[in-house]
Order: sequence, then structure tokens, then C-alpha cells
Amino acid sequence: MKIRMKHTLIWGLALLLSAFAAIAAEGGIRVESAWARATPPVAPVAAAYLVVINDGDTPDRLLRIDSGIARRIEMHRTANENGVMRMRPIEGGAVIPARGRLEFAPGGNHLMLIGPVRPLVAGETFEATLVFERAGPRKVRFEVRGMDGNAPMHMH
Ligand SMILES: [Cu+2]
Repeated sequence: MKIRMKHTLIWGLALLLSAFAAIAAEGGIRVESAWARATPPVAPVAAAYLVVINDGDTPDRLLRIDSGIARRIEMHRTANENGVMRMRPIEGGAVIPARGRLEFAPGGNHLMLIGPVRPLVAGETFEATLVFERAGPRKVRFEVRGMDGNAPMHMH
């Protein structure tokens, strides 16, 4: 009887630990340095950037970004086409490799806020929800930084 109880306890503990391990594995996706560039009072678009880090062993995919800050948010990549830098939507979501990262940074991939509902003022913040294929929705707060930042203006 005593031995049986001990076993139950150990099994219970093992189950609990594996549950914790599963939760830890789910937390493989981290979002860092989410910021957006301040805009003039009237701007048809704005650019935002962030870094997604995947500490897990499984690739994930950023499917879309939802926010009340703009009519819609697109993921763009910048590509050199016959010597002209052009922006193209990232189709089918942006992959975050296992044990890797996905960077949206000035001059490269960026988030394009189409039709901001208000000007983006330096020092303010706004919230958006990143929707991942595996990790699900994640709320992220973007910090608005001045237009005279350390990177060239975003032109379309
Ligand atoms: Cu763009």
C-alpha cells in the first residue's frame, strides 16, 4: 500500500514536470525591439520593425499582424530588381527558422502600416497582435521613434 502511494506520487510529479516542459517548449517565440517610425501629420503609410526570435526546435510562421493603428498591416521585403529597390509583400507568411530569427529592420524586411488612423508621434506607443502559425497570437507594443532616427526615411 505504501509503495503504491509512493508510485502514484512519483507518476503525478513526472506528469506535472512534463506538462511544465511542454509549456516551456511552447514559449519558443520571442518578440524584441518592436518600433515604428514617426510620421508627418498626414501620411498614407508608415513603417514598423521588430525582431522575432525562435528558441524552439520547430520553425514557425508569422501569418499576419492585426492592429487598430492602421487600415491593415502588410509584411514587405525589399528586393533589388534590375538595380531598382522595390517592395514586395511577403506571401504566405514570414518563416522564423528553428533556433533562428526573423528580422524586420530599416533597409530590409519591414511592416507596412497602410492607412494609419492617426499620425505616429515619437514617444507614443501602440499595440498590435502578431499571429503565428504555431505560437498563436502574441500582443506586442510598438514604440514610436523620431523621423530623424538612425536609418534612412522609408520611401514607397
Ligand atoms: Cu513597404
